[in-house]
Amino acid sequence: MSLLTGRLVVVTGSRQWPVLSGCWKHAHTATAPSPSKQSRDQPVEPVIPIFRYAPRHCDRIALRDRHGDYTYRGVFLSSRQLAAEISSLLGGRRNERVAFLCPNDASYLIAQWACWMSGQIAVPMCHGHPPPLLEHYASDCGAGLVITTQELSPSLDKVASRAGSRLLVLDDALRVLAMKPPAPLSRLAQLDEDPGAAREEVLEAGQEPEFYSDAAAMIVYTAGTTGMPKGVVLTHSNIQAQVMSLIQAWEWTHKDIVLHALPLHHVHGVVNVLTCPLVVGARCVMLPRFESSQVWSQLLAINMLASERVNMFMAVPTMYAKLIEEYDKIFAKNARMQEYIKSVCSQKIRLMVSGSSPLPAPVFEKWAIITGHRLLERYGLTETGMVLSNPLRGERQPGFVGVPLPGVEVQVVHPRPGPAPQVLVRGGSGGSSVQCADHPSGELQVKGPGVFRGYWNKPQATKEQFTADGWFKTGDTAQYSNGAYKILGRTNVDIIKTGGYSVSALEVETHLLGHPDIRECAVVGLPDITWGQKVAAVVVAEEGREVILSKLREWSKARMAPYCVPTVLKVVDKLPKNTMGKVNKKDLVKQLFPEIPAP
Ligand code: MLC
Ligand code: AMP
Repeated sequence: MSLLTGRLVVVTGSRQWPVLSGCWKHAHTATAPSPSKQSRDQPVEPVIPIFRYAPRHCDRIALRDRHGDYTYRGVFLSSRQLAAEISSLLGGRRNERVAFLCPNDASYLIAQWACWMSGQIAVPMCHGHPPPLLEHYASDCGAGLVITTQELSPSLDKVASRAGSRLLVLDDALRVLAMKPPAPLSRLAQLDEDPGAAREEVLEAGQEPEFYSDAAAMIVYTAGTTGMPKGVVLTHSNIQAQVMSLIQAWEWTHKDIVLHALPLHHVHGVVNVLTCPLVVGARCVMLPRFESSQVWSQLLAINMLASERVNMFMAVPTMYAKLIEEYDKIFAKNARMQEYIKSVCSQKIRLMVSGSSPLPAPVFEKWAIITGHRLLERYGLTETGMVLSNPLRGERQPGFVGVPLPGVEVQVVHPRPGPAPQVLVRGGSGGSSVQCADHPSGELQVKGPGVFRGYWNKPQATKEQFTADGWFKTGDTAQYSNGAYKILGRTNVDIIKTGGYSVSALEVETHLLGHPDIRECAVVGLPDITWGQKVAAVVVAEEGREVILSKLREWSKARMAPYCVPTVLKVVDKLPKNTMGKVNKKDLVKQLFPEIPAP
């Protein structure tokens, strides 16, 4: 049952906005912090939680989803209403974890802002995940409250009760309340002509300003090398630094309209594509899920007004590969259409970005032929936000991920015997310099205001991820050449990147060992042009039992995230092991998958 039903006042037709008063001056008079000025050694900029930018852009459209358009003011007010409900359910406490499961639409944004307004830590969950995994998130973070929508509530009842959390089911009216009022009330046309005309309404919400300077904003779960996913704690200050850095580097403005087809439980979708636009007053067009045909129709926007077209797109390489497949299927034989696509994409879209996993050169080249866009590849992690980016203007080299983003410092280090590793390269947004040319590559390490605070409740894991002098160890091998960085791969084979998601081979193995017909197993990543890597399981079956891929996948889907489910299966009599009794995964791949070319 919805706890909000009956509490919302929806005035349709001639909607009345409450006139609010208050001393919320800092939010709309504050100047956005300049990322280039932010560094650990300089005075800290005031931290402004993201929702406090909304009143600057009141009647502009913040979000378009499958239901319609939402104004900044609408999202702000609905979030504030939900924030009051959350505070009341949590007895006025702050810094509680609120896990939420929403579809990719405005309800996600409202839930997230409401968490922040009420001083809680937002823990986004993914609707494709099976109940045991959702339960892991909710109980690991000790969620005081789980929020969902009516549409998704059936899968969450048990999850919340098992995790010992209260469940709040949102009434759809809360989302509808945030929608753009009917035409006569809309001042959008006027604002589009003169954005300066936006009257900064005094909309008040949230905690006292000081609260946000140090508070945690989000916990994002990510695959670790061992065990179940770990919670990455990002503060409001981290998010601010990450967002300001991208706004500066990619020159976001209120005129931008970005197409969002990413999941909303990872930083790519949450920070880069949803939050950046909402700080500058731009618009986010959110699809319910990635579907090649839907993305193409948005990119081409046949029948759409020029002012309504998307002009930015950000995706993982798998999405570009799938878009190319769709293009080949539909347009390969139609030369006029091909010409049209290239001209629309190159003239109407100002930026297309790829990231989250390596962009294969053939995808880069083919995309350039189809759309005229040389994809801007950037590199980042959940723990750090975005770190390296090719230039907005200037040469984008395929296979390279560019240079440090504003506010980010990096170093490439080579392990050497003794306490101090060898620093090979040091870099920042001002430039990079080679410190030692003895080795071509080493581990990439990161510092900066965007770097996370730690893993939730895992001090030891947090400690291990940083050097003694505070550098975050990415686990990626990097090389600096031709004035840019290149990612050569991960130092640990047990993290697989598939479809842009990180998958822990050990986590999948732990699940598979729970299968009644599997005695032993090893999980490896196999290179694949579409998926980056595919999750492959090598298993030894129990005596007299048979393991079949289709049945194993079905069994796995009830226990793991869909992208962790193996898509390749090899059944062997025994796993080849070294003298220490361990499986050497690189050798295993060479031995069992000889068709795979050596890296
Ligand atoms: C799905 N399938 C896979 C697969 N995932 N096969 C192989 N490998 C995988 N990883 C199969 C399914 O089993 C199904 O087959 C078919 O593909 C369609 O499934 P789907 O679930 O509909 O897939 P789809 O929606 O097409 O998923 C593809 C995708 C998704 C690209 C949309 O993977 C995605 O959203 N990726 C984005 C991940 C992301 O945001 N990462 C950012 C992390 S943050 P069948 O036979 O069962 O029908 C980070 C930091 C940074 O990395 O730098 O950004
Ligand atoms: P996640 O663990 O999901 O936060 O993903 C972070 C990892 O994604 C990094 O450690 C890299 O291995 C990988 N990654 C992100 N962007 C890129 C890129 N452009 N090229 C290569 N790897 C990338």
